[in-house]
Amino acid sequence: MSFQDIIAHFGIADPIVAKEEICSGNINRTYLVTVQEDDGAQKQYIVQRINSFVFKHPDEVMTNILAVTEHIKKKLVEKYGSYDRRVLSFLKAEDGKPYYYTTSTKHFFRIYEYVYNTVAHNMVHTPNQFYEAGREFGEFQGLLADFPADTLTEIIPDFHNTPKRYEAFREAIENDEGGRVAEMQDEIRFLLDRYDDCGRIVNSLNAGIIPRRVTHNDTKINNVLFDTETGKAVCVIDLDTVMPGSSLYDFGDAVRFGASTAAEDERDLSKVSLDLNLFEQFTRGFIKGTDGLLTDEEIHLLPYGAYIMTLELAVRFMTDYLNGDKYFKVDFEDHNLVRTRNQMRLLQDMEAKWTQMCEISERCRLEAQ
Ligand code: GN1
Ligand code: MG
Repeated sequence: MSFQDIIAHFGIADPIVAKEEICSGNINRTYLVTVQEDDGAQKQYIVQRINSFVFKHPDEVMTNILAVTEHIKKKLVEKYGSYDRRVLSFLKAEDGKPYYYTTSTKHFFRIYEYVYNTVAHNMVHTPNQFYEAGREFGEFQGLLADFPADTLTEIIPDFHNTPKRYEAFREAIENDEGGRVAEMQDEIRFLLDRYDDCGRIVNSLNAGIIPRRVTHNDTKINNVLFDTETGKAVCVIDLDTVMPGSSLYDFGDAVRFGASTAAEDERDLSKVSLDLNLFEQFTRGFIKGTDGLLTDEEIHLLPYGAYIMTLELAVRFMTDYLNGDKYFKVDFEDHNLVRTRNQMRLLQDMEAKWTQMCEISERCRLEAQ
């Protein structure tokens, strides 16, 4: 089925004049599509094919996303008078559903309005950019603070349950589907050695020490759009995993990705470290954006958030490598291994900088009071 046919199911009859794949995500296929309207003006849309190996029930994903974006729109109007460019708007297909399912190829497509005059970054370029990202992800949580969390479907159960991720890791070792276990002994040992620390967030949530909130759960820097002129963060994207969770997940995932001095899949490990200045910028922005929402205990645990999310991703990448690369998109044979080693290196650097990380989050907590 052609893209022209797909967009027609969403009521767009205008001819496509350009189509470009955006390759920064590891799960869905994303395309920027430009159409020419009757009056000659061009309009852009983002068309995505949802990965139904990862998302078993794309309809439930979309129900969550619609509920969350409607809530955010309402809150933004209350706060600023408008939600223009601050939240994603999805198109409905002819049957009223926010997706189109192709029975022939069994693919789910969705379309959202392109957010004009914005840019996404795959790496942090300036400290202020990362402050801005922190503020935006923080505000996202704030806007959802009174969203009825129990109405959301847990799209991927135990998504950030790190001990459960270890269970899957142990199973992968046991099954050795990719036939790679024998040569991965050092990496496996490194990760198994760090199991004891990994339940801190889940245990704190279960014990009620920190609150369960509606969180984004996938806060890479490229999931924020920045205004091309002002450089301000304007919109959070990639809402597939919005679910009940912990603020520490959003904080931690953003830090492990954005405060690293190298890309997540940089092979040269000498380039990988935690930039403490970026860590501080994000911490300050996040606390500012959440605007008094975070408890002292949550702020105290922020460094753990960064540490555990890095550990979790290392475990997930290694698990996928051992399983023979079934989950994450890979561009070359050892892509998941490169990602694993990269996260391990970052983890070691966090261990070395642990005291400073704790000092920074405490300083930011006091500043915000
Ligand atoms: C995936 O789709 P993308 O690239 O934003 C993954 C995240 C990982 C990330 C690692 C649903 O996110 O959990 O942190 O790759 N998303 C899902 O780059 O598993
Ligand atoms: Mg994603």
